[in-house]
Amino acid sequence: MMKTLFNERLAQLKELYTELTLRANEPQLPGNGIFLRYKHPILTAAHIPLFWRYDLDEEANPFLMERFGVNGVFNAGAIKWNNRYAIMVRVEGRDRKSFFAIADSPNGIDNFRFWDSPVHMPGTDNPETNIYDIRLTRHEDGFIYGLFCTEKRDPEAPVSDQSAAVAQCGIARTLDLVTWQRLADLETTSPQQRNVVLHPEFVTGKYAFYTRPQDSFIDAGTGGGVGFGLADSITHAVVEKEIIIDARRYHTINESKNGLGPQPIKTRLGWLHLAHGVRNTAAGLRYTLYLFMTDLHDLTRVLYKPGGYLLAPRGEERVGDVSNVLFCNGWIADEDGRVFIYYASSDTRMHVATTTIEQLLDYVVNTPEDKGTSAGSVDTLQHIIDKNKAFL
Ligand code: M1P
Repeated sequence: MMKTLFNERLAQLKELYTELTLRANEPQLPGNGIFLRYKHPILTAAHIPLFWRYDLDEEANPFLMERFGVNGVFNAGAIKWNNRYAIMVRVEGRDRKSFFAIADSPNGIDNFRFWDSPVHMPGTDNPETNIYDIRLTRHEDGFIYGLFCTEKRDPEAPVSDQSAAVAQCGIARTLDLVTWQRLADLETTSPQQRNVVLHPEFVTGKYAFYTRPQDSFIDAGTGGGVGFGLADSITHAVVEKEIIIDARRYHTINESKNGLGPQPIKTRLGWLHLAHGVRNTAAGLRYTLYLFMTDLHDLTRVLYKPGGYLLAPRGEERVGDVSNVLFCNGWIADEDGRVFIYYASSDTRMHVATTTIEQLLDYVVNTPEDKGTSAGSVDTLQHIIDKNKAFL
């Protein structure tokens, strides 16, 4: 083959791509006893296959230019699929539009590879501009559901405002993760919705939804926190009444807003929930992840809620398109009790943290609650110190 600029660049790109996608990941020891972080992100824009980004026809593309640029891959739903760990990631192009694509791995921590094509998500009669942040639920009705945010320009906004948007919850289902049937968007009484999650079991014969009512696109406003509601049908789901089960609270990690993350995990003690909490700072919003548990029978009853965050942005996770953000909408509870938490940092890249059901139960049951004041925090700490004196 004649040595051309095209061939030379292609060889370099292939080498780098192979190195990246075969790179082994390592846990960062000793961790905090609750979970382990890993050295490398598991998926980045650089993992997008070369045959998506480049026109590989030398005649048409002699400089081997990128023809389809990807800005970031983040906020992935997750599911165990054919004995592999699959994440359905939000791919954001340079044009700011997001879409879904699936990547999977044999061990859940490295060697993630994108499937050949992105997901072709059907639209509705009232098409959206953008879709993102899918939550995957294997429902007891036999389908896998994907609930995601659909976004369109606010039809009430004046021409001078080209950023006002309306967010709602899109619903689709599949049996193979490839072909999706789009159902009607969720209807609630709230002006907007984001971070909606489908509960995996029927509740009194109905479909159960975790919601996040919000007054406007960014501000939750009177939307008080993580909500819960029931719908008779899934093909045209209507939630008439939302009960707030995890409210926002002054001077906590979720005082500005919060939202449920992935589908809850059923355990012997209750349903484990991972959520994001948002607080405001002089440097902008800060998103961290927290855990709580609800009752096995009364899904609106919070049994345990440790104070503060479980995971917060650290090191390179702090920097990205929207800095100081951790977001999670996918985790996998394996048959052997291991849990893979797939979280995104700063709206840019994907990571994994590993733990077990037993560790999460210990954490959720035994971590002190937020007592709401500085004095309360000191009381909590002094109690630990006093107890430890016997062991020093
Ligand atoms: O930019 C941080 C996150 O902001 C939104 O989260 P929330 O719904 O809580 O406001 C979402 O757009 C999410 O995708 C994004 O990661």
